[in-house]
Amino acid sequence: MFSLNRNRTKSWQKLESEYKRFKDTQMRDLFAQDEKRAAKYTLSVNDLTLDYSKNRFDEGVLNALTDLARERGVESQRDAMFEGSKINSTENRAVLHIALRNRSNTPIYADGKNVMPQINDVLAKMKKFSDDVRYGKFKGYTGKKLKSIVNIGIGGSDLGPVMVCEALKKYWLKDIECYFISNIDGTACYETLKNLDPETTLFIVASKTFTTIETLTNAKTCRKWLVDALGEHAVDKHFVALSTNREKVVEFGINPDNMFEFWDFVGGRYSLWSAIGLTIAIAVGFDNFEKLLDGAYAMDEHFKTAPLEQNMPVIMALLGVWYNNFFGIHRYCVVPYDEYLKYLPAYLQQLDMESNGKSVDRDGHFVKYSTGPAIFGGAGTNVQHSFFQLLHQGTDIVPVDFIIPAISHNEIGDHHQILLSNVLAQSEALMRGKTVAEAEAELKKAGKSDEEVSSLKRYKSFTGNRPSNTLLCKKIEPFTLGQLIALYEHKVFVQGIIWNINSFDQMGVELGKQLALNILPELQGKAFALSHDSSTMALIKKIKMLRK
Ligand code: G6Q
Repeated sequence: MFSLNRNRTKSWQKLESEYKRFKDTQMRDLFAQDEKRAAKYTLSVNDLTLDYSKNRFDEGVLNALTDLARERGVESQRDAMFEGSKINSTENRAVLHIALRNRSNTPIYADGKNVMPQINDVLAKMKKFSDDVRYGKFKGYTGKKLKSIVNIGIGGSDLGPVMVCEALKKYWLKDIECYFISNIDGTACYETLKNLDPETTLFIVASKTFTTIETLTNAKTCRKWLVDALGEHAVDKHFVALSTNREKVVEFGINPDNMFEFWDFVGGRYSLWSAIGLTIAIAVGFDNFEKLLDGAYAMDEHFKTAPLEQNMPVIMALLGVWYNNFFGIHRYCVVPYDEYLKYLPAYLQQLDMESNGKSVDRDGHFVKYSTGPAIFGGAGTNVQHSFFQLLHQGTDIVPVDFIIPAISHNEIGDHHQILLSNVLAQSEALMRGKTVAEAEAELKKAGKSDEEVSSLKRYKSFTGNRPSNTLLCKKIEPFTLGQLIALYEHKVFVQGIIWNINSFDQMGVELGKQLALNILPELQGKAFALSHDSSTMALIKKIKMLRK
């Protein structure tokens, strides 16, 4: 395989010279020179529109970036994923979250076996169960309707479901509430359980491996809470499992009939489309869950078929590479202007950082270029009143994705117009900035003294030329949300290919887990080790003293 380390590709070299040519170009000049810039650099897939015109590029840069994508084999790797090849090389697995939403139902093969029949079986089981819970056919042990759905899971078994459930809250059935327990901190269980009635609570234990200590500990606590109230026989009516590991589910004490299966070819952070989406299906109904799948499928089809120059995930990925590897910008911000999307940044943080936060390439070499950026974000307008100061005037440049629905699910007074005016103002301000001369003129116009003008003009100036994408849709509906999530999945995938890393393992989370297993018995006083560094030793000692 070609390595960027050993021999920078032709288009990589071309981009290095494009960077030298282009780096000082001002976006405000590009807009002034070409009144069609926005129209030229706007793409739509169904009801999702990407305006990427407020980025620091021109046609020459874009051509070199798409050349890079071709040279790196983005198209063939994409096809390999859709064909079920084992592109997760370190774990020797296919990567088939795309099969979970393959609405055409055309066969997709993993290890020579068509995976669609098993996917369809689980979808049918999810449909039946979610309907039965929603309409009170599947009742609690004492015959009452289940009203509180508690998803117990962590990482990929939590972030997707919680994000989608929140995003689609407007679609929840009136008498059903969803809760999410992920953190091992006992507070998570305590604060959730304290208001729940065991007779009307359903626990959904979501764990691909069914060995995750946080999830199993939380599930054990919840199981005890239920059994203390209703007895052991109640478990079958109040516990279901979502997993790939039947044996462990049974060992834990959940009836295998209450298990919804998925498979190794579904990565944790890509699993909300699988049985892991059961909480979503119960909350919003299976028809809406299917619309979510339809949306993702539509984006898959676009990704598969659109030329790279008009391919939404590819364009977003390439602009990310441009900033990361040529401008040396290693951070990225996502700001949805919709209260219901408030968990999207946390979800994308895992999707992107766990996938592309790698430093060994697919050939086993340490990379000599930077890979995935640090992602952060939050819901607009709240974050405008916190970290946006740095986005506008900090010394570091942070590209931003603004996500906007034109219509809110809750059109109250002029709230949404105000929200919309804010988001548009932010991207305009980041792009345009305000020169010192403009700040000076403004201060003078406001009647400030010469002294004030001269002391304030630089503080009031903005360098501008700060990039952003705007993703616009009509409303956050299941189909649109499906498209949006799949868009980011494929963006991350394309970047992984360009950086020649495996986006589908997560070995970086292992070391901490391993060490925690050693430290636990020491904290419990069951073991004593001298093998830690002096800081860890001292902290263990101090914690033990404080807990006495
Ligand atoms: C995601 C990761 C990780 C995983 C959690 C939970 O891609 O693999 O976040 O989802 O560690 O794992 P289990 O689902 O196996 O409990």
